Amino acid sequence: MSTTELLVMATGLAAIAWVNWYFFLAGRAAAAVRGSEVVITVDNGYSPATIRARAGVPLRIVFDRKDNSSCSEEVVFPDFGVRRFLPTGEKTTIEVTPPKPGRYEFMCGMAMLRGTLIAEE
Ligand SMILES: [Cu+2]
Repeated sequence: MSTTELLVMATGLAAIAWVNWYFFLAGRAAAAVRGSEVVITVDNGYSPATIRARAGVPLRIVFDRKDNSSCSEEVVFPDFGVRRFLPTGEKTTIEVTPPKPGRYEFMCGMAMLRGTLIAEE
């Protein structure tokens, strides 16, 4: 293997290591802010559809609705007794506090679009 090939390989490996490190740190940063606020884009589905939170800590969920589908116009959190209309082109904030660790489903008014709030210790 020539010196050039070695250099190219070393550079490639360094780039891969950097990307992994970057996303590892980014993941940790996301974990650090959890428990305060999360933005969910509503566009014929929820993105992200799975969100994580801390049990016992109030979480602000900001629904940013983009689509005009009647399916998306309402979001329901049955465990929290929340049913909220989401105007298209607007951000609607819902605050919930998961009482204990577990999975809390949320969905559209007809239970077709679905998402999960996972509360951790
Ligand atoms: Cu629906």
